[in-house]
Amino acid sequence: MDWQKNCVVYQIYPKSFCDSNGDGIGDIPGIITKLDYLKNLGVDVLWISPIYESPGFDNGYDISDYKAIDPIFGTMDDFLRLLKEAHERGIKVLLDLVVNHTSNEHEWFKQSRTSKDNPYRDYYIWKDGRGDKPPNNWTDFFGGGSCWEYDAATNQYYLHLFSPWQPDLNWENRKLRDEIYDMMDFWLSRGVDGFRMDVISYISKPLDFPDVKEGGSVSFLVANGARVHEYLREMRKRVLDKYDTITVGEAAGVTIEEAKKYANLDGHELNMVFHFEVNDLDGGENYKWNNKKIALPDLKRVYSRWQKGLWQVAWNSLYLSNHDQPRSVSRFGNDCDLYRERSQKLLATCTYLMQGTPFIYQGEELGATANRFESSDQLRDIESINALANLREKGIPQSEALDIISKRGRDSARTPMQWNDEKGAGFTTGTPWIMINENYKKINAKEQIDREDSVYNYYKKLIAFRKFNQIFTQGEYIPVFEARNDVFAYLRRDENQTVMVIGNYTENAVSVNLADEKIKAECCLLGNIEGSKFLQNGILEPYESNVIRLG
Ligand code: TEU
Ligand code: CA
Repeated sequence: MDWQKNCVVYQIYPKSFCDSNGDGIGDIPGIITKLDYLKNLGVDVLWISPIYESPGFDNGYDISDYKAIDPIFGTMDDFLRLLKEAHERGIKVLLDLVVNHTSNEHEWFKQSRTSKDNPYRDYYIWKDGRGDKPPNNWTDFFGGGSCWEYDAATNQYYLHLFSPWQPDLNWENRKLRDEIYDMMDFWLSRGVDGFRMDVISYISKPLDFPDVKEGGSVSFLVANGARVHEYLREMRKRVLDKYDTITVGEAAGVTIEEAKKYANLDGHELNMVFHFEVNDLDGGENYKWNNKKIALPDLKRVYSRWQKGLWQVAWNSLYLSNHDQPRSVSRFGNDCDLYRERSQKLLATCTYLMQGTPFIYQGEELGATANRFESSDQLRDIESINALANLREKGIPQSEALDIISKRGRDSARTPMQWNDEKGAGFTTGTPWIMINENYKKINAKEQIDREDSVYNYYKKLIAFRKFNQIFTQGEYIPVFEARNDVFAYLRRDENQTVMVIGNYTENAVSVNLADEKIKAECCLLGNIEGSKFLQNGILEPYESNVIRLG
Protein backbone atom coordinates (compact mmCIF):
# COMPACT_ATOMS: atom_id res chain seq x y z
CA MET A 1 0.00 0.00 0.00
CA ASP A 2 1.38 3.43 -0.92
CA TRP A 3 2.28 5.52 2.12
CA GLN A 4 0.50 8.48 0.54
CA LYS A 5 -2.80 6.63 1.02
CA ASN A 6 -2.16 5.35 4.50
CA CYS A 7 -0.70 8.44 6.17
CA VAL A 8 -2.33 11.15 8.29
CA VAL A 9 -1.45 14.75 7.48
CA TYR A 10 -1.42 17.62 9.98
CA GLN A 11 -1.64 21.19 8.73
CA ILE A 12 0.41 23.86 10.46
CA TYR A 13 -0.47 27.52 9.96
CA PRO A 14 2.97 28.72 11.04
CA LYS A 15 2.06 32.26 12.00
CA SER A 16 -0.30 30.89 14.66
CA PHE A 17 1.39 27.68 15.78
CA CYS A 18 4.18 28.45 18.23
CA ASP A 19 6.26 31.59 18.77
CA SER A 20 9.79 30.94 20.05
CA ASN A 21 11.13 34.50 20.36
CA GLY A 22 8.28 36.52 21.81
CA ASP A 23 7.54 38.69 18.79
CA GLY A 24 3.96 37.42 18.72
CA ILE A 25 4.42 35.49 15.47
CA GLY A 26 4.73 31.73 15.28
CA ASP A 27 7.99 30.56 13.72
CA ILE A 28 10.06 27.58 12.59
CA PRO A 29 12.02 27.12 15.84
CA GLY A 30 8.61 27.09 17.54
CA ILE A 31 7.43 24.25 15.28
CA ILE A 32 10.56 22.27 16.15
CA THR A 33 9.71 22.43 19.85
CA LYS A 34 6.33 20.82 19.07
CA LEU A 35 7.52 17.90 16.95
CA ASP A 36 7.24 15.51 19.88
CA TYR A 37 3.67 16.66 20.47
CA LEU A 38 2.89 15.85 16.82
CA LYS A 39 4.71 12.55 16.92
CA ASN A 40 2.77 11.60 20.03
CA LEU A 41 -0.50 12.41 18.27
CA GLY A 42 0.52 9.94 15.59
CA VAL A 43 0.62 12.08 12.47
CA ASP A 44 3.04 11.12 9.69
CA VAL A 45 3.15 14.20 7.48
CA LEU A 46 3.14 17.94 8.16
CA TRP A 47 1.80 20.42 5.64
CA ILE A 48 3.22 23.80 6.49
CA SER A 49 1.44 26.84 5.04
CA PRO A 50 3.82 29.27 3.26
CA ILE A 51 7.04 30.23 5.03
CA TYR A 52 8.73 31.86 2.04
CA GLU A 53 9.75 35.49 1.84
CA SER A 54 6.60 37.59 1.56
CA PRO A 55 5.33 41.08 2.32
CA GLY A 56 2.44 39.26 4.03
CA PHE A 57 -0.63 40.88 2.54
CA ASP A 58 -2.19 37.44 2.47
CA ASN A 59 -0.12 35.81 5.22
CA GLY A 60 2.50 34.34 2.93
CA TYR A 61 0.23 33.40 0.02
CA ASP A 62 1.88 36.37 -1.71
CA ILE A 63 5.45 35.25 -2.25
CA SER A 64 8.27 37.62 -3.17
CA ASP A 65 11.06 35.01 -3.18
CA TYR A 66 10.30 31.31 -3.63
CA LYS A 67 13.76 30.22 -2.55
CA ALA A 68 14.07 32.18 0.69
CA ILE A 69 12.57 31.74 4.15
CA ASP A 70 10.80 34.81 5.47
CA PRO A 71 12.74 36.28 8.41
CA ILE A 72 9.55 36.41 10.54
CA PHE A 73 9.65 32.60 10.47
CA GLY A 74 13.41 32.11 10.86
CA THR A 75 16.30 31.24 8.58
CA MET A 76 17.10 28.59 5.98
CA ASP A 77 19.17 26.85 8.66
CA ASP A 78 16.14 26.75 10.93
CA PHE A 79 14.13 25.21 8.13
CA LEU A 80 16.76 22.57 7.34
CA ARG A 81 16.91 21.74 11.04
CA LEU A 82 13.11 21.36 11.11
CA LEU A 83 13.34 19.01 8.15
CA LYS A 84 16.06 16.95 9.79
CA GLU A 85 14.33 16.76 13.16
CA ALA A 86 11.02 15.84 11.56
CA HIS A 87 12.65 13.12 9.45
CA GLU A 88 14.42 11.74 12.50
CA ARG A 89 10.99 11.21 14.01
CA GLY A 90 9.65 9.57 10.87
CA ILE A 91 7.58 12.64 9.98
CA LYS A 92 7.51 13.95 6.42
CA VAL A 93 7.23 17.61 5.50
CA LEU A 94 5.11 19.10 2.76
CA LEU A 95 5.41 22.72 1.69
CA ASP A 96 2.77 24.97 0.21
CA LEU A 97 3.32 25.61 -3.48
CA VAL A 98 1.74 28.93 -4.43
CA VAL A 99 2.23 29.25 -8.16
CA ASN A 100 -1.01 30.64 -9.50
CA HIS A 101 0.33 34.07 -8.52
CA THR A 102 3.24 35.78 -6.81
CA SER A 103 3.52 38.89 -4.69
CA ASN A 104 3.65 42.16 -6.61
CA GLU A 105 7.02 42.55 -4.87
CA HIS A 106 8.49 39.48 -6.58
CA GLU A 107 11.42 40.42 -8.81
CA TRP A 108 9.64 38.92 -11.84
CA PHE A 109 6.71 41.25 -11.37
CA LYS A 110 8.86 44.27 -10.68
CA GLN A 111 10.55 43.60 -14.01
CA SER A 112 7.33 42.71 -15.77
CA ARG A 113 5.64 46.01 -15.05
CA THR A 114 8.51 48.19 -16.26
CA SER A 115 7.85 47.89 -20.01
CA LYS A 116 5.94 45.92 -22.60
CA ASP A 117 9.11 44.41 -24.03
CA ASN A 118 10.75 43.44 -20.75
CA PRO A 119 11.66 39.71 -20.87
CA TYR A 120 9.47 39.13 -17.80
CA ARG A 121 6.45 40.94 -19.24
CA ASP A 122 4.88 37.70 -20.37
CA TYR A 123 5.32 35.99 -16.96
CA TYR A 124 2.09 37.73 -15.95
CA ILE A 125 -1.22 38.44 -17.63
CA TRP A 126 -1.43 41.93 -19.09
CA LYS A 127 -4.31 43.29 -21.16
CA ASP A 128 -5.57 46.52 -22.63
CA GLY A 129 -8.66 47.99 -21.04
CA ARG A 130 -12.01 48.41 -22.78
CA GLY A 131 -12.02 52.16 -23.10
CA ASP A 132 -11.39 53.32 -19.57
CA LYS A 133 -12.82 50.07 -18.19
CA PRO A 134 -10.98 46.86 -17.22
CA PRO A 135 -10.59 44.07 -19.84
CA ASN A 136 -13.60 42.15 -18.49
CA ASN A 137 -16.07 42.14 -15.60
CA TRP A 138 -14.35 39.63 -13.28
CA THR A 139 -14.29 40.47 -9.56
CA ASP A 140 -11.65 39.12 -7.20
CA PHE A 141 -12.18 36.33 -4.65
CA PHE A 142 -11.61 38.61 -1.69
CA GLY A 143 -14.50 40.98 -2.33
CA GLY A 144 -12.13 43.77 -3.29
CA GLY A 145 -13.61 44.70 -6.69
CA SER A 146 -12.26 44.15 -10.21
CA CYS A 147 -9.74 41.37 -10.92
CA TRP A 148 -7.79 43.86 -13.03
CA GLU A 149 -5.42 46.49 -11.72
CA TYR A 150 -4.49 49.38 -13.96
CA ASP A 151 -0.78 50.09 -14.21
CA ALA A 152 -0.01 53.58 -15.53
CA ALA A 153 3.60 52.81 -16.50
CA THR A 154 2.51 50.78 -19.54
CA ASN A 155 -1.15 51.78 -19.74
CA GLN A 156 -2.36 48.18 -19.31
CA TYR A 157 -4.12 46.10 -16.66
CA TYR A 158 -2.76 43.01 -14.91
CA LEU A 159 -4.93 40.12 -13.73
CA HIS A 160 -5.24 39.21 -10.04
CA LEU A 161 -7.82 36.61 -9.05
CA PHE A 162 -7.01 37.39 -5.42
CA SER A 163 -5.80 40.73 -4.02
CA PRO A 164 -4.09 43.40 -6.18
CA TRP A 165 -0.89 42.42 -4.35
CA GLN A 166 -1.12 38.94 -5.92
CA PRO A 167 -0.71 39.21 -9.72
CA ASP A 168 -1.54 35.97 -11.58
CA LEU A 169 1.26 34.15 -13.36
CA ASN A 170 1.00 33.30 -17.03
CA TRP A 171 1.43 29.53 -17.29
CA GLU A 172 1.27 29.72 -21.09
CA ASN A 173 4.87 30.94 -20.87
CA ARG A 174 7.24 27.98 -21.01
CA LYS A 175 10.13 29.83 -19.38
CA LEU A 176 7.95 30.62 -16.40
CA ARG A 177 7.03 26.96 -16.08
CA ASP A 178 10.70 25.99 -16.24
CA GLU A 179 11.47 28.39 -13.40
CA ILE A 180 8.71 26.88 -11.29
CA TYR A 181 9.89 23.30 -11.84
CA ASP A 182 13.40 24.42 -11.03
CA MET A 183 12.17 26.00 -7.79
CA MET A 184 10.32 22.79 -6.86
CA ASP A 185 13.52 20.86 -7.48
CA PHE A 186 15.34 23.28 -5.18
CA TRP A 187 13.10 22.24 -2.25
CA LEU A 188 12.76 18.55 -3.11
CA SER A 189 16.51 18.16 -3.44
CA ARG A 190 16.83 19.58 0.08
CA GLY A 191 14.58 16.83 1.40
CA VAL A 192 11.09 18.27 1.26
CA ASP A 193 8.59 15.44 0.75
CA GLY A 194 5.99 17.08 -1.43
CA PHE A 195 3.59 19.94 -1.89
CA ARG A 196 0.10 21.16 -1.18
CA MET A 197 -0.61 23.15 -4.33
CA ASP A 198 -2.50 26.38 -3.83
CA VAL A 199 -5.48 26.93 -6.19
CA ILE A 200 -3.80 24.67 -8.73
CA SER A 201 -7.09 24.25 -10.60
CA TYR A 202 -6.88 27.91 -11.69
CA ILE A 203 -3.51 28.00 -13.44
CA SER A 204 -4.76 27.62 -17.01
CA LYS A 205 -6.93 30.62 -17.92
CA PRO A 206 -9.43 30.84 -20.79
CA LEU A 207 -7.43 32.87 -23.29
CA ASP A 208 -10.40 34.84 -24.56
CA PHE A 209 -11.12 36.06 -21.00
CA PRO A 210 -14.91 36.08 -21.46
CA ASP A 211 -17.16 38.16 -19.20
CA VAL A 212 -18.78 36.19 -16.42
CA LYS A 213 -22.56 35.97 -16.90
CA GLU A 214 -24.98 37.51 -14.43
CA GLY A 215 -25.13 35.19 -11.40
CA GLY A 216 -22.17 33.12 -12.65
CA SER A 217 -18.84 32.68 -10.88
CA VAL A 218 -15.32 33.54 -11.94
CA SER A 219 -14.18 30.43 -10.10
CA PHE A 220 -15.96 28.10 -12.53
CA LEU A 221 -14.67 30.11 -15.50
CA VAL A 222 -11.03 29.78 -14.50
CA ALA A 223 -11.11 26.30 -12.93
CA ASN A 224 -9.94 23.27 -14.94
CA GLY A 225 -8.73 25.31 -17.88
CA ALA A 226 -7.80 23.79 -21.22
CA ARG A 227 -4.14 23.10 -20.36
CA VAL A 228 -4.17 22.41 -16.63
CA HIS A 229 -3.73 18.64 -17.01
CA GLU A 230 -1.00 19.08 -19.57
CA TYR A 231 0.87 21.34 -17.10
CA LEU A 232 0.51 18.94 -14.21
CA ARG A 233 1.69 16.02 -16.33
CA GLU A 234 4.65 18.07 -17.42
CA MET A 235 5.39 18.95 -13.79
CA ARG A 236 5.23 15.30 -12.81
CA LYS A 237 7.61 14.23 -15.55
CA ARG A 238 9.99 17.11 -15.15
CA VAL A 239 10.34 17.14 -11.40
CA LEU A 240 7.99 15.12 -9.17
CA ASP A 241 8.83 11.75 -10.70
CA LYS A 242 12.43 12.15 -9.62
CA TYR A 243 11.37 11.92 -5.96
CA ASP A 244 8.98 9.95 -3.75
CA THR A 245 6.50 12.72 -3.06
CA ILE A 246 3.04 13.37 -1.75
CA THR A 247 0.99 15.98 -3.60
CA VAL A 248 -2.42 17.45 -2.94
CA GLY A 249 -3.99 20.10 -5.09
CA GLU A 250 -6.31 22.72 -3.69
CA ALA A 251 -8.99 22.49 -6.31
CA ALA A 252 -11.86 24.92 -6.10
CA GLY A 253 -14.35 24.32 -8.90
CA VAL A 254 -13.34 20.70 -9.38
CA THR A 255 -16.07 18.14 -10.03
CA ILE A 256 -15.78 14.39 -9.57
CA GLU A 257 -15.17 13.93 -13.29
CA GLU A 258 -12.31 16.44 -13.13
CA ALA A 259 -10.93 14.95 -9.92
CA LYS A 260 -10.61 11.64 -11.72
CA LYS A 261 -8.00 13.33 -13.91
CA TYR A 262 -6.13 15.32 -11.25
CA ALA A 263 -6.00 12.52 -8.68
CA ASN A 264 -6.06 9.42 -10.88
CA LEU A 265 -4.47 6.28 -9.44
CA ASP A 266 -2.38 6.03 -12.60
CA GLY A 267 -0.11 8.64 -10.95
CA HIS A 268 0.32 11.00 -13.90
CA GLU A 269 -0.75 14.12 -12.01
CA LEU A 270 -1.38 14.49 -8.24
CA ASN A 271 -2.06 12.08 -5.38
CA MET A 272 -5.29 13.84 -4.45
CA VAL A 273 -7.23 17.10 -4.43
CA PHE A 274 -9.22 19.13 -1.92
CA HIS A 275 -12.62 19.64 -3.50
CA PHE A 276 -14.93 22.44 -2.34
CA GLU A 277 -18.35 20.81 -2.51
CA VAL A 278 -18.69 20.57 1.27
CA ASN A 279 -17.51 24.16 1.77
CA ASP A 280 -20.03 25.35 -0.78
CA LEU A 281 -22.98 23.80 1.11
CA ASP A 282 -23.44 26.76 3.43
CA GLY A 283 -22.74 29.27 0.69
CA GLY A 284 -25.62 31.16 -0.78
CA GLU A 285 -26.86 34.43 -2.05
CA ASN A 286 -24.27 36.50 -0.26
CA TYR A 287 -21.42 34.10 -1.16
CA LYS A 288 -20.40 32.71 2.24
CA TRP A 289 -21.48 35.68 4.36
CA ASN A 290 -24.66 34.31 5.87
CA ASN A 291 -25.91 32.34 8.87
CA LYS A 292 -26.82 29.21 6.95
CA LYS A 293 -26.24 25.85 8.67
CA ILE A 294 -25.27 22.80 6.65
CA ALA A 295 -28.06 20.22 6.55
CA LEU A 296 -26.91 16.65 7.20
CA PRO A 297 -28.65 15.15 4.14
CA ASP A 298 -26.67 17.53 1.90
CA LEU A 299 -23.42 16.64 3.63
CA LYS A 300 -24.11 12.92 3.32
CA ARG A 301 -24.96 13.24 -0.34
CA VAL A 302 -21.69 15.04 -1.14
CA TYR A 303 -19.59 12.58 0.86
CA SER A 304 -21.20 9.53 -0.69
CA ARG A 305 -20.95 10.88 -4.23
CA TRP A 306 -17.23 11.47 -3.85
CA GLN A 307 -16.61 8.16 -2.12
CA LYS A 308 -18.39 6.21 -4.84
CA GLY A 309 -17.25 8.48 -7.65
CA LEU A 310 -13.52 8.05 -7.07
CA TRP A 311 -13.65 4.39 -6.01
CA GLN A 312 -10.83 2.47 -7.68
CA VAL A 313 -10.16 5.32 -10.10
CA ALA A 314 -8.77 8.19 -8.06
CA TRP A 315 -8.01 9.07 -4.44
CA ASN A 316 -9.89 11.28 -1.95
CA SER A 317 -8.58 13.68 0.66
CA LEU A 318 -10.59 13.92 3.88
CA TYR A 319 -10.67 17.26 5.69
CA LEU A 320 -12.97 19.14 8.02
CA SER A 321 -11.35 22.55 7.93
CA ASN A 322 -8.18 24.50 7.20
CA HIS A 323 -6.86 28.05 7.50
CA ASP A 324 -9.56 29.31 5.08
CA GLN A 325 -12.56 27.54 6.59
CA PRO A 326 -14.51 27.87 9.83
CA ARG A 327 -13.53 25.75 12.83
CA SER A 328 -15.10 22.36 12.23
CA VAL A 329 -16.78 21.83 15.59
CA SER A 330 -18.51 25.20 15.31
CA ARG A 331 -19.55 24.56 11.72
CA PHE A 332 -20.59 20.90 11.57
CA GLY A 333 -20.85 19.95 15.26
CA ASN A 334 -21.96 21.76 18.38
CA ASP A 335 -19.51 23.97 20.27
CA CYS A 336 -21.53 24.38 23.46
CA ASP A 337 -19.83 23.13 26.64
CA LEU A 338 -21.93 20.01 26.85
CA TYR A 339 -21.32 18.67 23.34
CA ARG A 340 -18.16 20.33 22.05
CA GLU A 341 -15.79 17.46 22.74
CA ARG A 342 -18.20 14.69 21.87
CA SER A 343 -19.21 16.27 18.57
CA GLN A 344 -15.59 16.96 17.55
CA LYS A 345 -14.86 13.26 18.13
CA LEU A 346 -17.92 12.30 16.09
CA LEU A 347 -16.81 14.50 13.20
CA ALA A 348 -13.33 13.03 13.17
CA THR A 349 -14.67 9.47 13.32
CA CYS A 350 -17.23 9.83 10.55
CA THR A 351 -14.95 11.87 8.29
CA TYR A 352 -11.61 10.12 8.65
CA LEU A 353 -12.92 6.58 8.40
CA MET A 354 -14.12 7.09 4.86
CA GLN A 355 -11.69 6.26 2.07
CA GLY A 356 -8.97 8.85 1.53
CA THR A 357 -6.06 10.54 3.26
CA PRO A 358 -7.05 12.41 6.45
CA PHE A 359 -5.95 16.01 7.00
CA ILE A 360 -6.13 17.52 10.49
CA TYR A 361 -5.97 21.30 10.83
CA GLN A 362 -4.09 22.59 13.87
CA GLY A 363 -6.37 22.92 16.89
CA GLU A 364 -8.97 20.46 15.66
CA GLU A 365 -7.38 17.82 17.87
CA LEU A 366 -8.25 20.05 20.84
CA GLY A 367 -11.78 20.84 19.72
CA ALA A 368 -10.87 24.48 19.02
CA THR A 369 -13.89 26.70 18.38
CA ALA A 370 -14.72 29.74 16.27
CA ASN A 371 -13.50 33.01 17.75
CA ARG A 372 -15.84 35.93 18.39
CA PHE A 373 -14.43 39.19 17.00
CA GLU A 374 -15.96 42.19 18.77
CA SER A 375 -14.49 45.07 16.81
CA SER A 376 -13.09 45.80 13.38
CA ASP A 377 -9.56 46.41 14.68
CA GLN A 378 -9.36 42.78 15.79
CA LEU A 379 -9.68 41.57 12.20
CA ARG A 380 -6.50 40.72 10.28
CA ASP A 381 -7.54 38.94 7.09
CA ILE A 382 -7.88 41.04 3.96
CA GLU A 383 -10.99 39.06 3.02
CA SER A 384 -12.67 39.70 6.41
CA ILE A 385 -11.82 43.39 6.26
CA ASN A 386 -13.35 43.68 2.78
CA ALA A 387 -16.36 41.66 3.90
CA LEU A 388 -17.04 43.98 6.81
CA ALA A 389 -17.06 47.00 4.51
CA ASN A 390 -19.27 45.21 1.97
CA LEU A 391 -21.76 43.98 4.57
CA ARG A 392 -21.97 47.42 6.18
CA GLU A 393 -22.62 48.92 2.76
CA LYS A 394 -25.55 46.54 2.37
CA GLY A 395 -27.02 48.07 5.54
CA ILE A 396 -26.16 45.21 7.90
CA PRO A 397 -25.43 46.53 11.43
CA GLN A 398 -21.83 46.34 12.67
CA SER A 399 -22.43 43.73 15.38
CA GLU A 400 -24.38 41.48 13.03
CA ALA A 401 -21.68 41.80 10.38
CA LEU A 402 -18.99 40.93 12.92
CA ASP A 403 -21.06 37.97 14.01
CA ILE A 404 -21.20 36.60 10.45
CA ILE A 405 -17.49 37.25 9.93
CA SER A 406 -16.66 35.51 13.21
CA LYS A 407 -18.61 32.46 12.07
CA ARG A 408 -17.60 32.32 8.43
CA GLY A 409 -14.45 34.40 7.97
CA ARG A 410 -10.91 33.07 7.85
CA ASP A 411 -9.56 34.90 10.92
CA SER A 412 -11.62 32.67 13.16
CA ALA A 413 -9.57 29.60 12.28
CA ARG A 414 -6.31 31.54 12.47
CA THR A 415 -6.28 32.46 16.16
CA PRO A 416 -3.20 30.97 17.87
CA MET A 417 -2.80 27.40 19.06
CA GLN A 418 -3.76 27.11 22.70
CA TRP A 419 -0.95 25.20 24.37
CA ASN A 420 -1.66 25.90 28.05
CA ASP A 421 -3.66 28.14 30.38
CA GLU A 422 -0.96 30.73 31.00
CA LYS A 423 -1.01 34.27 29.65
CA GLY A 424 -0.33 34.05 25.90
CA ALA A 425 -1.72 30.48 25.96
CA GLY A 426 1.79 29.07 25.68
CA PHE A 427 1.78 30.40 22.11
CA THR A 428 3.77 33.56 22.83
CA THR A 429 5.27 35.54 25.68
CA GLY A 430 4.68 38.71 23.67
CA THR A 431 1.70 40.34 22.01
CA PRO A 432 0.10 37.90 19.56
CA TRP A 433 -0.34 39.13 15.97
CA ILE A 434 -4.03 38.17 16.17
CA MET A 435 -6.10 37.79 19.32
CA ILE A 436 -6.10 34.53 21.24
CA ASN A 437 -9.49 32.91 21.76
CA GLU A 438 -10.47 33.73 25.33
CA ASN A 439 -11.42 30.12 26.01
CA TYR A 440 -7.73 29.10 26.15
CA LYS A 441 -7.90 28.64 29.93
CA LYS A 442 -10.36 25.84 29.38
CA ILE A 443 -9.36 24.56 25.92
CA ASN A 444 -5.64 23.92 25.66
CA ALA A 445 -3.21 21.17 24.74
CA LYS A 446 -1.84 20.68 28.23
CA GLU A 447 -5.24 20.00 29.72
CA GLN A 448 -6.13 17.79 26.76
CA ILE A 449 -3.01 15.65 26.91
CA ASP A 450 -3.37 15.09 30.64
CA ARG A 451 -6.99 13.96 30.50
CA GLU A 452 -7.70 10.51 29.19
CA ASP A 453 -11.14 11.17 27.68
CA SER A 454 -10.11 14.37 25.89
CA VAL A 455 -10.48 15.13 22.20
CA TYR A 456 -6.71 14.91 21.80
CA ASN A 457 -6.50 11.43 23.27
CA TYR A 458 -9.45 10.33 21.16
CA TYR A 459 -7.73 11.62 18.00
CA LYS A 460 -4.64 9.72 19.00
CA LYS A 461 -6.67 6.53 19.40
CA LEU A 462 -8.53 7.12 16.14
CA ILE A 463 -5.33 7.69 14.16
CA ALA A 464 -3.75 4.51 15.50
CA PHE A 465 -6.99 2.58 14.97
CA ARG A 466 -7.21 3.70 11.36
CA LYS A 467 -3.62 2.92 10.64
CA PHE A 468 -3.79 -0.63 11.92
CA ASN A 469 -7.04 -1.52 10.20
CA GLN A 470 -6.32 -1.64 6.50
CA ILE A 471 -10.02 -1.86 5.78
CA PHE A 472 -10.25 1.91 6.24
CA THR A 473 -7.67 2.53 3.57
CA GLN A 474 -8.77 -0.11 1.13
CA GLY A 475 -12.27 -1.26 1.90
CA GLU A 476 -15.30 -0.39 -0.17
CA TYR A 477 -17.64 2.37 1.05
CA ILE A 478 -21.33 1.52 1.26
CA PRO A 479 -23.74 4.11 2.69
CA VAL A 480 -26.53 2.84 4.95
CA PHE A 481 -29.55 4.57 6.51
CA GLU A 482 -29.29 6.92 3.55
CA ALA A 483 -32.75 8.43 3.97
CA ARG A 484 -32.23 9.46 7.59
CA ASN A 485 -31.59 13.10 8.26
CA ASP A 486 -30.17 12.62 11.77
CA VAL A 487 -27.66 9.83 11.33
CA PHE A 488 -24.66 9.46 9.01
CA ALA A 489 -23.66 5.83 8.60
CA TYR A 490 -21.70 3.69 6.19
CA LEU A 491 -20.07 0.31 5.90
CA ARG A 492 -16.47 -0.36 4.99
CA ARG A 493 -16.03 -3.81 3.52
CA ASP A 494 -13.14 -5.94 2.27
CA GLU A 495 -12.74 -9.66 1.64
CA ASN A 496 -12.25 -10.39 5.36
CA GLN A 497 -14.71 -8.24 7.25
CA THR A 498 -17.30 -5.50 7.31
CA VAL A 499 -17.46 -2.65 9.78
CA MET A 500 -20.06 0.07 10.21
CA VAL A 501 -19.30 3.66 11.12
CA ILE A 502 -22.32 5.45 12.54
CA GLY A 503 -22.84 8.88 14.05
CA ASN A 504 -25.77 10.89 15.37
CA TYR A 505 -25.32 14.46 14.11
CA THR A 506 -28.08 15.91 16.31
CA GLU A 507 -28.49 17.04 19.90
CA ASN A 508 -31.27 14.50 20.50
CA ALA A 509 -31.03 10.83 21.34
CA VAL A 510 -32.22 8.83 18.33
CA SER A 511 -33.20 5.25 17.90
CA VAL A 512 -31.70 3.10 15.19
CA ASN A 513 -32.93 -0.32 14.22
CA LEU A 514 -30.04 -2.18 12.64
CA ALA A 515 -32.44 -4.80 11.30
CA ASP A 516 -33.81 -2.10 8.95
CA GLU A 517 -30.60 -2.45 6.99
CA LYS A 518 -30.24 -6.18 7.73
CA ILE A 519 -27.18 -5.43 9.84
CA LYS A 520 -25.98 -7.85 12.51
CA ALA A 521 -23.65 -6.18 14.95
CA GLU A 522 -20.89 -8.17 16.59
CA CYS A 523 -19.03 -5.72 18.80
CA CYS A 524 -18.09 -2.09 19.18
CA LEU A 525 -14.52 -1.30 18.10
CA LEU A 526 -14.40 2.40 18.90
CA GLY A 527 -16.89 4.85 20.36
CA ASN A 528 -16.95 8.41 21.61
CA ILE A 529 -19.04 7.62 24.71
CA GLU A 530 -17.64 5.55 27.53
CA GLY A 531 -20.01 2.67 28.34
CA SER A 532 -22.29 3.22 25.34
CA LYS A 533 -25.48 1.15 25.42
CA PHE A 534 -26.06 1.40 21.68
CA LEU A 535 -25.60 -2.28 20.92
CA GLN A 536 -28.02 -3.20 23.72
CA ASN A 537 -30.82 -0.68 23.21
CA GLY A 538 -30.35 0.76 19.73
CA ILE A 539 -30.24 4.31 21.11
CA LEU A 540 -27.57 6.74 19.90
CA GLU A 541 -27.06 9.50 22.43
CA PRO A 542 -26.65 13.11 21.16
CA TYR A 543 -23.55 13.29 18.89
CA GLU A 544 -22.65 9.70 19.67
CA SER A 545 -20.48 7.84 17.18
CA ASN A 546 -19.54 4.18 17.02
CA VAL A 547 -17.49 1.88 14.88
CA ILE A 548 -18.96 -1.59 14.90
CA ARG A 549 -17.75 -4.89 13.58
CA LEU A 550 -20.53 -6.74 11.78
CA GLY A 551 -21.14 -10.47 11.94
O1 TEU B 1 -7.30 29.67 -1.17
C1 TEU B 1 -8.02 29.77 -2.33
C2 TEU B 1 -9.48 29.72 -2.25
O2 TEU B 1 -10.15 29.53 -3.24
C3 TEU B 1 -10.16 29.95 -1.01
O3 TEU B 1 -10.27 28.99 -0.08
C4 TEU B 1 -10.23 31.34 -0.58
O4 TEU B 1 -9.54 31.56 0.60
C5 TEU B 1 -11.67 31.61 -0.36
O5 TEU B 1 -12.30 31.41 -1.58
C6 TEU B 1 -11.89 33.02 0.08
O6 TEU B 1 -13.27 33.12 0.34
C7 TEU B 1 -5.92 29.65 -1.26
C8 TEU B 1 -5.30 29.74 0.11
O7 TEU B 1 -5.64 28.61 0.85
C9 TEU B 1 -5.71 31.03 0.74
O8 TEU B 1 -5.27 31.14 2.07
C10 TEU B 1 -5.14 32.14 -0.11
O9 TEU B 1 -5.59 33.38 0.39
C11 TEU B 1 -5.55 32.01 -1.56
O10 TEU B 1 -5.41 30.69 -2.06
C12 TEU B 1 -4.67 32.86 -2.42
O11 TEU B 1 -3.39 32.34 -2.44
CA1 CA C 1 8.35 34.52 16.45
